[in-house]
Amino acid sequence: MAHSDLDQAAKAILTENDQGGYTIPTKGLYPYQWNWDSVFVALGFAEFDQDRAWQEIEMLFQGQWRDGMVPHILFRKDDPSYFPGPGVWGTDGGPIPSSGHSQPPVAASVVHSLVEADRTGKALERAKALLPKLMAWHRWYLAYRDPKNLGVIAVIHPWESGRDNLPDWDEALRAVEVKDIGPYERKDTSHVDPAMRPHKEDYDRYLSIVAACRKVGWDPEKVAETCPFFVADPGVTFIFLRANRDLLALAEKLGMSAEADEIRGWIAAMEKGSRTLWNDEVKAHVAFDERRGKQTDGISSASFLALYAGLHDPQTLGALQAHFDRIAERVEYLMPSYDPDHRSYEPLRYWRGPVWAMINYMIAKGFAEAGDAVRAERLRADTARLIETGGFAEYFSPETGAGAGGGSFSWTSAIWLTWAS
Ligand code: 9YW
Repeated sequence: MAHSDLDQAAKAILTENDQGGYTIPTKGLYPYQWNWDSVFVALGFAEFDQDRAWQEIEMLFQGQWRDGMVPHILFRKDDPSYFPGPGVWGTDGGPIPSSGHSQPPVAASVVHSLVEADRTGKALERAKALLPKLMAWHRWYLAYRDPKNLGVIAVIHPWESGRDNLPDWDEALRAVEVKDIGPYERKDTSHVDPAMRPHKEDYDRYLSIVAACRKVGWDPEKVAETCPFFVADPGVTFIFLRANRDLLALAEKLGMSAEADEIRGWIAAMEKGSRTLWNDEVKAHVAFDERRGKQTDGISSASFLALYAGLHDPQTLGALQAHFDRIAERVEYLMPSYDPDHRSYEPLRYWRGPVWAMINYMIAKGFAEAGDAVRAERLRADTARLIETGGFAEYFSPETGAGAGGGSFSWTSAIWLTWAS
């Protein structure tokens, strides 16, 4: 397909997945509003309708909980094609039925991008209205996902990381006792090939974590204390650190000096804290299981997000460039979600190997900002080739380029429009 045809196809997918102000990731498989999907989608809309881009984020924040949390899914209407729906979550923290935990906080960064690219003259006003909500969400992350002030952000569920069946969660997940779940019927495996989805043993534990948090009423303090899963995630940590830098830029632009000072403190603490995720044996940042005090030993695509987080020191940059080149020798398309030299790598199983367009977008931004335009461009070109051959798929095989998972996917379309094309 010619580039202009792909542009049209990408816009058509966003328009078709639009539910009237918010966008679902794809029909069938994911029929609700997902947090970070929506935020990336805003970047796509911004290419042809900036007002609609803002609306996407504003509608996401309509679901913000009283404690500041912005949920990972907003169940604006009941749809039996998805499991687990609102009844399983049993939450009542916000104005819209929702899941009980969050997702990677990319919103402040995208709001900043929308302000920078504004053609409407209304961006600063809209950013100003969102700023207190973003502050409340970021304070929530620090209070309840870093209660010990380590300077790193933990996830209480693999779903909160946005990278569900990542090998980094395997050991911590295996330690979760399967209980309080009863019989259930998955829906994901009837929409897409089960060989590409998480295993039943994983799902039992995903639901057991939900049951444990439901038991404490999703009270964030109790969740942080008692949740059987609590793992510091380099993905959420680096996305959050980056989001804080962008939030600071917004606060400065809006003349909000008290907020700016507060954010500077967060950034300093996280720059320091991020070092606890550095694994000197594998020479990259990895996950850290806070319950068992144990680091993981694999490099994931999130390890490369250190640059996106602004950690450009020579040790980090050099190590990531070396890993990049090694992995480029092993697979045809970058960046696999897990190291192809690791025993847990699986090229088509979701977050255990496949390439995801929006992760490539963030990694490339980091390389470009660290002064490495060549590797940044390699990621863009690979993402474009993947979409040209595999379509607007949910994710892609790093080996064959085949599109996999759900089709007509919103964030893949958005990333095409904003960056890869
Ligand atoms: C789930 C919607 C979501 C993404 C996640 C991805 C998957 C499934 O799909 O999660 O049930 O939450 O892992 O990152 O937001 O596209």
